[in-house]
Amino acid sequence: MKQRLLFLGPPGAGKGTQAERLCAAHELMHLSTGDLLRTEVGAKTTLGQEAAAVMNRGELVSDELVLAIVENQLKNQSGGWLLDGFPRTLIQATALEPLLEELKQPIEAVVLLELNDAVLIERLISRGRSDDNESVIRNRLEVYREKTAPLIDHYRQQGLLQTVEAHGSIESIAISIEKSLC
Ligand code: B4P
Repeated sequence: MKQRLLFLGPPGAGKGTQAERLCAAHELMHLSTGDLLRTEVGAKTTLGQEAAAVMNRGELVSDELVLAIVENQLKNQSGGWLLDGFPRTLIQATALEPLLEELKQPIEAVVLLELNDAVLIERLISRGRSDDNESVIRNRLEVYREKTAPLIDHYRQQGLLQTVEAHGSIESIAISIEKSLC
């Protein structure tokens, strides 16, 4: 199976859920920028306090801050990895490329998890995290369309994109993802 992966998709598509399973099954490092940011928020670091306000509005944390976190994690990794929720902007994607070149670790596949808005909103509302109320979710979906969705074409043009329908049981989606990576 491919070993250097990226998960793309709207908030609530199940990137985190599927990434956790896949990484445990194949011993990949799970690098979730959302989780790393929430750890900083929980620890009330300066960075966390800055990020908390932005995340609770459903906006994106600054590219500089997220890039610094990712660079630090990737430099200390020699095995396979899965980037979950990163990159989320073309600036992040463009900055990632020279870093991976320097590390001689190119991306092998990008999995796009696709799901319609009604199901996304329902899933997130029932999760109930602090950034999961309806008006914030709608803003996150808009931010996704404006800033993250352009990455779909970016990776399609590089021949890396695999699209997986993220509707159905967690197990059936996991099987579709595995198939797309063989
Ligand atoms: P993330 O932590 O990345 O979270 P997400 O996109 O909201 O959710 P995900 O798609 O991982 O869904 P999950 O598996 O949890 O981002 C949060 C915030 O962090 C962003 O808004 C932003 O502010 C900041 N951030 C993160 N990365 C950034 C970056 N690179 N740049 C700038 N800012 C950044 O699933 C959602 C729910 O659905 C769960 O409750 C799950 O149990 C459920 N679920 C999953 N699969 C299901 C299924 N098949 N059926 C039913 N329920 C399912």
